[in-house]
Amino acid sequence: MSILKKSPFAIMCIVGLIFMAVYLIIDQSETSSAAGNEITAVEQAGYSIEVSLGRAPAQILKNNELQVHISDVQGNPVSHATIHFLLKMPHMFCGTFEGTASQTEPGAYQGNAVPLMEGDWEALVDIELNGQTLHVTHPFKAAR
Ligand SMILES: [Cu+2]
Repeated sequence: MSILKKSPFAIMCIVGLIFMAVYLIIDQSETSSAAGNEITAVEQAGYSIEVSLGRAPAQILKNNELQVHISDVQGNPVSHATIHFLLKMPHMFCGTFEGTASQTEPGAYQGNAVPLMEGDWEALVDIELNGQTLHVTHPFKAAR
């Protein structure tokens, strides 16, 4: 400890290193706790479905483009689906947001999604297609 007493510079270096270590630990725990997907891709009833939002994380209180892509087993785009979605925060009773996605090109659908609070959200997407309804859950994060 005699070195530390003689050298305030050494103490400052050590304090600086501790701050840096704490900062790195906090930074890592934030990225590793991310439950949000950029794209959720599922295979269901012979269709491949991809759901994403225009931004990751999504921006709260703004329009985020909810995008749904549907193709069949041969990779051909699947048109004429009717798509409704609900945004909710799991385990919370705060507001939800409902919307529809309409077709912009063959197999591609788009709608406006507005998350209300920062945190973990789920987009529950219902896809009506040829007399059946497929359900896809897209977990995502919302931030300011
Ligand atoms: Cu909430």
